[in-house]
Amino acid sequence: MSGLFITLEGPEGAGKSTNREFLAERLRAQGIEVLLTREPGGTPLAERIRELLLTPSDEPMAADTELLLVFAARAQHLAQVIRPALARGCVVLCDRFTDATYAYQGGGRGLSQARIAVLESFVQGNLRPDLTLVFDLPVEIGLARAAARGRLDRFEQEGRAFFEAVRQTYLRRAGEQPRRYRILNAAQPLSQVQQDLDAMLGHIVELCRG
Ligand code: T5A
Repeated sequence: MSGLFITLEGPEGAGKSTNREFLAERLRAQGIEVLLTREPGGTPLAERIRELLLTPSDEPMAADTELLLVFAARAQHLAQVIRPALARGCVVLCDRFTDATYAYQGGGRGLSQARIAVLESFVQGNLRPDLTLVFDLPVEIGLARAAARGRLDRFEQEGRAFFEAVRQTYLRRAGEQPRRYRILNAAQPLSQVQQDLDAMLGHIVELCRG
């Protein structure tokens, strides 16, 4: 594979979608071919699985069901979109990927990291993101931003302890592999977050150009 795989991660309302567009524009301005996508989702079938995952329902979803649905969507996304784009030499900018599984199903739901790692290898083989930007912010700020948008999805209805565990899992993983992760302070005003992203642009463009 000759492309570059960049993922954007962080708790609810961290600004990943907003900044994904910003980063894509910056890279395109440098003549770099960028594919924007997201998880769960990214293909019609995977988007249907996303609906199952995000829509609140009277029947509680078992944590293992949630985990398997997340990886089922990912297998489809990898096969249809991510692997072909990387093979074409694209930069893939993906809003959430397997770090979210470690954070939400691992940290939040309490599933074992080892079990997630088994599925990660099964579905992805050796494929891992080349760079992961973690948009970090206190839980209450992120939840307030999500709430301001209106109806809450199935995850957003979780309590504060769930999201605190999500946040701490991201930070722990970033601390364990500092070469792959960059942490941004997403509690700052958007203009400042984007200045911080601009400051990283040189490094990102260098990675893109190999
Ligand atoms: N999930 C996902 C799992 O459980 N396991 C997995 O493996 C995967 C892949 C996805 C859900 O699925 C779960 C995690 C999630 O709960 P989603 O709707 O995609 O659902 O959830 P999020 O990715 O959290 O999407 P959000 O839209 O909530 O957050 P974003 O994308 O981080 O934030 P964004 O850019 O939409 O911004 C939110 C609001 O804040 C404002 C924006 O204008 C917007 O209104 N904003 C700021 N305001 C002030 N200052 C800033 N710096 C701001 N940045 C953004």
